[in-house]
Amino acid sequence: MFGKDVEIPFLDKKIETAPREEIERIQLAGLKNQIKAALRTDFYRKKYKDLGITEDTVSTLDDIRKLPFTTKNDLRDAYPFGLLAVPKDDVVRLHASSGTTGAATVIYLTQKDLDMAADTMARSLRAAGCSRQDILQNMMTYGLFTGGLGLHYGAEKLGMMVVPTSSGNTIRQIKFMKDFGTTVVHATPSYLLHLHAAIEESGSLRSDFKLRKAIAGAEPHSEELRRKIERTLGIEVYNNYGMSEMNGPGPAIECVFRNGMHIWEDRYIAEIIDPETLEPVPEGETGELVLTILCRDAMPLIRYRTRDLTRFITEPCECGRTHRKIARLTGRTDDMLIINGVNVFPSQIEEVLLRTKGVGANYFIIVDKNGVLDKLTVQVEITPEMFADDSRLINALRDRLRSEMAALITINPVVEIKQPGSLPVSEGKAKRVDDRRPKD
Ligand code: DLL
Repeated sequence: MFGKDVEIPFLDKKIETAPREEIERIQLAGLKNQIKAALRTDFYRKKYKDLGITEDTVSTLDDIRKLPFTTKNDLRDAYPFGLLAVPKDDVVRLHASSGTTGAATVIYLTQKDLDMAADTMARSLRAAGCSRQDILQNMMTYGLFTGGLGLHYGAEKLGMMVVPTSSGNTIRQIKFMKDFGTTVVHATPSYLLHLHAAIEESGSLRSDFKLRKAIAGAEPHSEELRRKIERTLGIEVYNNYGMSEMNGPGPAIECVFRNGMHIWEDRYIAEIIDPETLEPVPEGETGELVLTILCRDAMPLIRYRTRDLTRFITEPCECGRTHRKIARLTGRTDDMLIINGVNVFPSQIEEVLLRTKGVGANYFIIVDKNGVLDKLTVQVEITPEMFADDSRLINALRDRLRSEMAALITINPVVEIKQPGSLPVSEGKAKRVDDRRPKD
């Protein structure tokens, strides 16, 4: 498609194709800066002081290994302001990871940070071949989740016309796509499948649409699923990786060759480690991605364990970018589930069950498909006393569990009440989750 004579889209060709030495020079300076910022936060000051870490601890990039990792639990412990490196007055926005409440993982941004995040996202969209001629319909949720606003500002920065429909209301999504001539959509891969089914059902023709691309991310998907979406919708689908802790979407995306995602290494340091030994894996082998953000003043995160499994693609990319690529993600090193794009920890479900009277000893979580979308079912054993009670009370318990879980995890589960002792009891480590979703 992109032969030698066809122009490859860049936002800032100089930095995107900079020699490795230059990228590494920027990274080292950025890392030192981030250590300085970290020492302004309560959380890192304490941690680094105990270890005697200062900016002088790193004189080469390899010295990053002298710094401790940061984890999601650290973010929770530092809630709400323990990781803030600037005065509160300088913060203009916060985002939080979907699916976590209470001690949520929150990130803070100054205006400069937001500008940087938008610039990174604009670079990503341009790398995926988007331009100011495009009309982008953003079908991801606006709010604390970064898929809405995070992508929105990048698309505007690139000069795209943005239709901020947010998630849901598929009939209206389809109408707007037709009426405005949407050329690019941003959605989770599962929503793209749903969208296709709804388009078929509406009797619309492909010629009713001007759609040419989808930016897809926020949840795992296979190469087969990508091809299926491309085939059915007749478009190109670009894998887009990010997480709220790293400013949301933007850190890594596929270029027009769609073969691995470039990580913007002037703004992030990426390492891939063995999650057991915590040592780097040989280049090209799969391990856990660890990211350090270099482009944020308000909230440094150094050596953040993403829990996502991937590998570096060692072959250079035909596009000429020197920023390394990571392969499609293959899983996580923790038990986080991603259900229709929303992050859910089984412990959140357990939290609701444990605090509810009448709930028994055992529960089981099933994730499967309802059509193309994900479905979460929570099977709950109740106590013998509750079981002997009036069915109205049992129904009320079911409704209460459903609404409390929905409030906590932001998606609606199906709650199935089970007789005491009816759920399988596993020997050894309890297996409480059955993810039945096909892997492609
Ligand atoms: O999902 C940010 C985002 C929004 C990325 C829109 C891309 C597009 P969180 O809710 O914090 O943030 O969830 C982050 O989602 O650690 C991965 O496990 C997973 N994830 C994100 N993108 C991909 C992807 C956003 N392209 C978590 N492939 C991450 C596989 C992904 N998993």
